[in-house]
Amino acid sequence: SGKRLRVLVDMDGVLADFEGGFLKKYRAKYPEDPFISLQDRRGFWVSTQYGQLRSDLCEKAISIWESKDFFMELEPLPGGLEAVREMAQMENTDVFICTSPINHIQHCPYEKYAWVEQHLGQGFLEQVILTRDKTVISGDILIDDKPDILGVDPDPTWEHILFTTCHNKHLSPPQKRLLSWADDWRAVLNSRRHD
Ligand code: UMP
Repeated sequence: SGKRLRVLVDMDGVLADFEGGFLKKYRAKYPEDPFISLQDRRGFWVSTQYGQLRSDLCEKAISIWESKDFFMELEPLPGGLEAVREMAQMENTDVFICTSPINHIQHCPYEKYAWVEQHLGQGFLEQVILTRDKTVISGDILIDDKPDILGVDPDPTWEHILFTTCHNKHLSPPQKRLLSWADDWRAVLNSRRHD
């Protein structure tokens, strides 16, 4: 088929280490408070699990990712930048970074663009999509660590590939998985090229 493949790649938990960055800054800011090790993380929402641990910890958790430099200083996850660079060079392939900013708008949207510019170059800013609703974005594949990606479109065009991270590794999801960027993501792309 002559059609190009459009791949949407999530940022937090897929390209950028949101969970590791959160835990490091939370422990530094609140050294006397309990925390949840990455091994014990369950559920997509960090704030929900911290709120269950102790009710005041929900807003303390939120204060971490609402802070200046939180998103900018996230470490790249192993192999992610290399993978999207390779996708961008592949024939008949378009890659977009598709990410949901938090609603506290002071820092996050800017820092997401700045992170992409720093790690992938200014040219890659053309590939960034910020949206709170990924179901309205059309694509062939969405690589994302969130198990339930819902929005106004009940039948999105993309196939969701669940990217494995600490909070979703114990689930038995309906989706295909990528275990990491060392997993065979090229085969996942190729599986959508011909059908
Ligand atoms: N986020 C929260 N609360 C949490 C965990 C994450 O608001 O408990 C934020 C971080 C990201 C966004 O900005 O939600 C998730 O975006 P996607 O990974 O779905 O693109």
